[in-house]
Order: sequence, then C-alpha cells, then structure tokens
Amino acid sequence: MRIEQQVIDQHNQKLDAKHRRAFNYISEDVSDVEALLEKVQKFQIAIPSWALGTGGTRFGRFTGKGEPSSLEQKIEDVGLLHALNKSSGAISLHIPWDIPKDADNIKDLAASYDLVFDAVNSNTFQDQPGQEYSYKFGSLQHVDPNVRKQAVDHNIEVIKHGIALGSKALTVWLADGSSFPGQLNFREAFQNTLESLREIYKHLPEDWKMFVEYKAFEPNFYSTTIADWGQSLLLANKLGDKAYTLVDLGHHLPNANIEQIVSLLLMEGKLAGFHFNDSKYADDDLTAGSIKPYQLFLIFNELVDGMDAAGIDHATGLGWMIDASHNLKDPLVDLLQSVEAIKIAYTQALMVDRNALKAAQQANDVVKAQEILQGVFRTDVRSIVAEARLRSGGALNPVGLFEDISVRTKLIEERGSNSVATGL
Ligand SMILES: [Mn+2]
Repeated sequence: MRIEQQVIDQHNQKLDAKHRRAFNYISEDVSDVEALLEKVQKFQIAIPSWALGTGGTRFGRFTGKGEPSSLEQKIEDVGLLHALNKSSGAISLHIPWDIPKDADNIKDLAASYDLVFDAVNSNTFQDQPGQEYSYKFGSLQHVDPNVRKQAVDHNIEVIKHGIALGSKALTVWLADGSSFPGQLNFREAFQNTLESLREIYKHLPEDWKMFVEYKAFEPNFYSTTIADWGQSLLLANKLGDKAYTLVDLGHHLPNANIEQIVSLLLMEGKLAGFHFNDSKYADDDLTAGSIKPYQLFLIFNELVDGMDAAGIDHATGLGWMIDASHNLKDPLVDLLQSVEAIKIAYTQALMVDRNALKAAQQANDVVKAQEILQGVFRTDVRSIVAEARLRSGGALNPVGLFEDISVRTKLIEERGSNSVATGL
C-alpha cells in the first residue's frame, strides 16, 4: 500500500486553519523560525526492521494482524511511515532476519519510497538453524575460539550485506556475559571480545563506522561483557577511529544520568549511534517520550550543545534510530508516536537560549538555568514540528490520518490476518 499525496493534501487542508493559528502564535516568540524549521525538516530517525511486527515478552506474544512477512513488506511499512511524517527516511536491517535476496532490487524498492539504509545489525544472541556452534555461553567473548570465529564471520557477512545496500555502519550488540558469579573470567571475556571486534573492524570499509552498543543486564543477569558506556568507550578507543559508542536509552541501570553520558561521549568524539525508546524500570522498550519526556528533552539539550561544540551536523553526524518493542499498540502507530516525541524534544533543544544558559552557569544562577530549560520544555512546539512536516509533504496529524484512512485494515486485506514478522 502507498499513500497518495492527494490524500495527505486533503487531510492537511482540513486541519490548516487550526494549524495556522497555533503556528503563527508560537512563531512570534521564536527567533529565526525558518532556520529552526530547516533543521527539524532535515532530522530523520531510522526505523529498525524488527520494530514493524508486534513485540513480545518472555511471557508471550500477542500477534498483531497484517504484519510484514517479508523484507519488501517491511520496506513498504517504513515507506508508509515516511509518507506520513517525512522523518523516517531510513531503515535499519537485522541480519539474518532480513537477508536481502537481491540487494539491487531491494535498494531500488527502498529508493521508490525515498528511503536509505541505516546501520546493519548483526545477531549473535540467538542460534540460527544449521549453525555449527552455539552462542549459549556467548559469542565474541566465548572461551572456544571456534565459536568466536563463527561470530566474527557472521559480522563480516553482515558488513557485506550492508555494503550491497549502501549502509555505512555496523551495530554490534552482544548478549555476552554471565549469569552466575565465577562463571566467567572478566578480563579474559573482555580480551576475547576485543580481539574478536578487532577482526571484524579489519573488514570495515574506509567510510564505515562500527557502533559498539552496551547494556547493563539481560539476557545475562550477573555480568554483561559490554555493560556500560565506560566499557564500550574502552573498546572503541582500543579499536580505532571508526569505532564509536552507541547509546541505547533503555540499556542503563535505573536513574543513570544519560544526558551526562552523551555529553562526555560527544566531547571525546566517540558517540555516533543512538537508540531511542523509553522505560520505567529497565529495558522496557516503550514508546519514546511516553514515560520520561523531560529526560528525553535534557538528553537532546546535551546532544545539540555537544554536536554544536564539535561542529557535528545534527542530521548526519550520528546514527539516529528507534529501538523499541510494541506489545500493545499497532507498531506503526507506536513508531509515529516515537518519532513525534523525538522531534518535539529535538525542536525544544534547538530553542534553548545557549548564551543565556551559559551566562546563568557562569554566574552560578541555578534558578535562572532551571527557568531557561523548563521554560522551553513547557513550550508547546507541536505546531513547529507539524509545520516542518507540512513543508516536506507530510501529514499535519500522522496518527490521525493513519486511523482515518484505515491503513492497518488495508494491510490486513493485502497480507492476511496471520502474517508474522521475523524478529524476537
Ligand atoms: Mn539498541
């Protein structure tokens, strides 16, 4: 299914008067709204191929209907999102769930929806049918060199798929760790992981990046071999210039100060990948901005400040991606909500008066600093985000239009009720 531009235009006409009132009202208080809009329009958030089906928990999975059952249909789904919000112009594939049979055809199909391929993701956290060695006790960290080699070879294979599609980065997330004290020698596990990553790194093309993702716990519950940003940074520094840390918002221990982490990683030039989601307790993988929107804003405040200080292009300097799971909501609607929350936080961060904040910090004016940040956070910028979307040809209300034209019903008609997306 494709959404005709005419349908989007008609939807926009109906909402135009209300939108104009809101946008004109806020525009008067924003300095250089045109420059702001340009940045918001350019900012794209990649959609992971595994987020298009219904997610599950360890207690089960309530399958949705009309899920994409092929890579082509996953691209179609991201195409629908991008047509509606003009902010989801990239797709991140997971190998082996999404091995392209004909890369050129897949690339052309994606281009027809105005999509490019973001980072490719390897998978050594599950065993695949026919695989010689098991990852039950880890992959890149494994005590057996044969297992490590198999995991390294898999990552090299993923890079090859990525090259064929025009990707520019490999994301490595490991489930490696231990669940009981004494199970692992920490130093040996780390060294094995480093050596394995070095082998993979050798196969990275010149213009590629490697994102080393960390996670505090789960599926292992006593130790994780790349558990936090320090351990990821240690690896990235040892690997070289093409290796960076990837921050996934859900991969921290409770109440970690993530905004401080991203600030320092940007200062060190070692932050390049970002996974959005939200959580109440752990790696809950909920809709971005649904639980802690102020934290999301504070993170973007540091991202914008840090990127500007380092001269990094907001739209292209980092790999921005959603990494969430949708157990209750329609995955496509959930993704629209996440992208909206991310763009609201980004817009607000762009509106922070940096000079005034700097002056307040220099004067130890704690009250003023708080007033500046909370003043922006409490400003309703939805009409700015909507105006950016409108100018790019998207819908003023993507979720509303998705429901109005019964996208999911049409997808069920096309794909049937029993189609199941690959993934967890
Ligand atoms: Mn992630």
